[in-house]
Amino acid sequence: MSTQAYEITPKDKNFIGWHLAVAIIALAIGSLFGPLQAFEHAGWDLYKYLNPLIKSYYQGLTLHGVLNALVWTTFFITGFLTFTVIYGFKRPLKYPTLNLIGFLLMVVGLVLAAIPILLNEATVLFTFYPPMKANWAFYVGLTLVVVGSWVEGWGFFYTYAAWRKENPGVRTPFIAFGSIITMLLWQIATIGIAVDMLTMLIPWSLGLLPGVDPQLSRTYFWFTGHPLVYFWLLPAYISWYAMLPKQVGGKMFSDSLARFAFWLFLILSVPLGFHHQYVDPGVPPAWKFIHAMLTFSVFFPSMLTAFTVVASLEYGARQNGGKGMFGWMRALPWSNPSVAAQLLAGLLFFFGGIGGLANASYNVNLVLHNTAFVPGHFHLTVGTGVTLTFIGISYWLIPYLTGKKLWQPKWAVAQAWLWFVGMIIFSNSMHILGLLGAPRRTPLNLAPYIPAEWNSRLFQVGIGGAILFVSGAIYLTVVAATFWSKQPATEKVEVPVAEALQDPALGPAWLDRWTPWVVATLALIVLAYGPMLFDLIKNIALTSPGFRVW
Ligand code: HAS
Ligand code: CU
Repeated sequence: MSTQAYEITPKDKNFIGWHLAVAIIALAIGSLFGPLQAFEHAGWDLYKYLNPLIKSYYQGLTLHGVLNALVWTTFFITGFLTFTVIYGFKRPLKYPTLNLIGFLLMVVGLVLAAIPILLNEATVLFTFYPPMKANWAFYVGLTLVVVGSWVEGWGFFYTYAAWRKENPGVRTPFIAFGSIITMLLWQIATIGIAVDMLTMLIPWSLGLLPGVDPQLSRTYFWFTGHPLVYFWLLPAYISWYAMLPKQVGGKMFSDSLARFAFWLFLILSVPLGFHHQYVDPGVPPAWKFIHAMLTFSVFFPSMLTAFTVVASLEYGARQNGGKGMFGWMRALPWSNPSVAAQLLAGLLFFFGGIGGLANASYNVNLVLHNTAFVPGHFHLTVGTGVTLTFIGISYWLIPYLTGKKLWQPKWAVAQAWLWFVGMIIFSNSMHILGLLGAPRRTPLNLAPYIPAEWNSRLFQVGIGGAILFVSGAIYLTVVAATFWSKQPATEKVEVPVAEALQDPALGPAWLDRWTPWVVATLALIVLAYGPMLFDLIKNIALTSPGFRVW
């Protein structure tokens, strides 16, 4: 991969910056409610002071889930991928207006969805399972966010085609390659939610349908909802594979293995959504078994990632004089906040991934499902592996986009460590609470009786939440102070793109061919979902009325 520098135009920097701005504002507001939930578990119910602004724990939980899991991620990712596409291909977007339209659609959708949530008309959590019924604007708004992200993705595809025309026979540069796969995965994955919204939820919320089919809707939802987690993860993997190694003074351990892992994610991300529906009576056990097996398969590209990324890090650390079986880790540049945040994110993600294996095991899932174990799992994955990595990326990307020096890098390093420590305390206690039977999505403080052995763990949830709150506040301070600082960067920010140990042009050519992989992806989806969806659609029963349970 050519790692020569390329200058992004101020206009494009601005465009990317707007994505980050919306993302970070969403994170700021959404994260405010995280600690409130944690405090509620510990017995300190601050929600009662927020009334009538925020009516309930559930309204806060909806804001937290939608803003953090859906908005922060989608806006950060579309912004970051705009960067990796332009910088990777070393050319501007082919149709910048198309990408601008996509972004504006996302913003309009966000505003439309936010209004009913804030008015307590859409307290349905980020999974919005029917027959809970939200105001129509919530569904239309989220649909526009997804459609906007599609349009931005089409802009990337056109840019790729234009680059290909100018560079026939050249290997697709890795960061751009990973970005295109991520967006392709997203376009395929969101078909489920698009069909759900357009054929059921939107007409139903507008009163055009008498009822809804909850089983079919849940199936559509998880068709998208599972690969959604890889849409969040893959941009972090682009950074771990190809950028973090450069930041630690090393090289990409294997360009070919990285590409292979991305192809496996494309193929294996969608056809396993039933691992979220092990307890659904409408799905026969044989399908649950098939999806469980496929879930164990998608574990593989992440293990591949763990080994190759750590190998790249070790290579870099040894170049810098690192020694010993584990001692080399001390030679990593821990004082660089971008590096520290991403290393700590990776460390916790490892444990989140192992917990995923527990979730995926059918019998164990029967014990864990709908318990606090699940939020314990996803705060290590999306809440740390992904979010802390994006924070780490922003520590070089924001100075790069603004031309300002990062405000107080030492504070930024402290922020990453606080996140790490706070999340260990929080998620460890959530996992244990889950094993002890504590339910998820429940204001436990209001329960008339809870088992005594939960108490100390619930208290730790509150402590973890408090530390995370401080970490989040420091992050916002660093970002705001950098943005508004009058201090221009003393030296130009270098974009970290690592060279591969072996010239990518020598890698196998089949790793740069699209048709076989895309055909395999679609075929596996048809096999794993086709018969079940056919059955559910054939027997569709739009009989359930909508409920407002809040
Ligand atoms: Fe999951 C539920 C299974 C990964 C997110 N998951 C959820 C939910 C979310 C979520 C949000 O099978 C809840 C949804 C809801 O609200 O109901 N998950 C898995 C499995 C994996 C997995 C098998 N999940 C993720 C990722 C997520 C995510 C990634 C977000 C980004 N998950 C499940 C199941 C459920 C579930 C069930 C349903 C539970 C239920 O009953 O409701 C695997 O793909 C994980 C593979 C990961 C690894 C780790 C590799 C480690 C690496 C780190 C390298 C280290 C570095 C640092 C770079 C094998 C790559 C080095 C540092 C040095 C200092 C050297
Ligand atoms: Cu899943």
